[in-house]
Amino acid sequence: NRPEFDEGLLRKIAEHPCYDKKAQHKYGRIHLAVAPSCNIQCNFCVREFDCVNESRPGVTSKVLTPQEALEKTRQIITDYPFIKVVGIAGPGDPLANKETFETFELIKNEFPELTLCMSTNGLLLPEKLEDILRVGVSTLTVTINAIDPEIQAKIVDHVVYHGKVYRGIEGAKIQIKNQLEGVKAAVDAGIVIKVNTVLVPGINDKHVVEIARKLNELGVYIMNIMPLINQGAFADIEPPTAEERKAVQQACEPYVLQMRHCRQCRADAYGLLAQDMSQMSEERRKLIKI
Ligand code: CLF
Ligand code: SF4
Repeated sequence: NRPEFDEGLLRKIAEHPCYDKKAQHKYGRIHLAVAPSCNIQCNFCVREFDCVNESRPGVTSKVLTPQEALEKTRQIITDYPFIKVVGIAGPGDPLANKETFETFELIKNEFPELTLCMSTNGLLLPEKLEDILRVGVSTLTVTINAIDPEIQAKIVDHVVYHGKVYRGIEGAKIQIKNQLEGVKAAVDAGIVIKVNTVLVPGINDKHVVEIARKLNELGVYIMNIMPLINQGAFADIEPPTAEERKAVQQACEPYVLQMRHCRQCRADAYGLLAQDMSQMSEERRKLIKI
């Protein structure tokens, strides 16, 4: 049930290291860590680290101002022209930080040819969609870990929505409604959607295929099933084995294309997915420069 994309979007997909597995060795991305705040509390998240929904846990990225992010992009794009995607993926939720939009405006004005990408927990997606379109984001990731509020309530402790705290099922219902409505509206607006799902054994493992069926209905382009990294309130849950994750991916594949090459990047990663240059020495960066 995937929408048709025009030539421009097909090119962006073909040059996006996360959306096209063939692109991962050829094209890179830069993440700008401009979004420190978050409006929910996932049970697998330890807040002083990067957002686990799209990032490697246990690391803390240095938060940049929009101007610093622009300067970093200038420098890195000049050095590494194979970087085609600029993403904002934390360290918190990009939609909960106005700096996300200021940054994208700055990048779009100076580098109109780059693909703008973002990852969110989706709580604010319906109300921020207009801003997302205005700044020119064309690939968007929403983390959906359950579409059943009872299951979601086991994964997210609470959400803070329009200044009020909602716990358990009440919060889960608000988040799921906004995620699904937001994804539908974003697909209709022509954004290419990826959904990340964190696989939590004993909590959502049997339910993930139901999510995949829903994604098919909504016209989602690709799904990325990520293994739980057990920390925070979920520190005692065993992460899924590679085989368990593979089986779930296979069960979901008939409904929605599966991404299997995710590297669980840092919120300040850049370069090819397999070579996060933010962690490399200056000499090594020069050596592998393409
Ligand atoms: Fe970044 Fe995410 Fe855009 Fe990619 S990462 S905002 S879609 S440009 Fe990619 Fe990294 Fe996995 Fe994310 S490998 S964690 S899926
Ligand atoms: Fe943590 Fe990300 Fe969940 Fe926010 S959305 S609580 S930053 S994992």
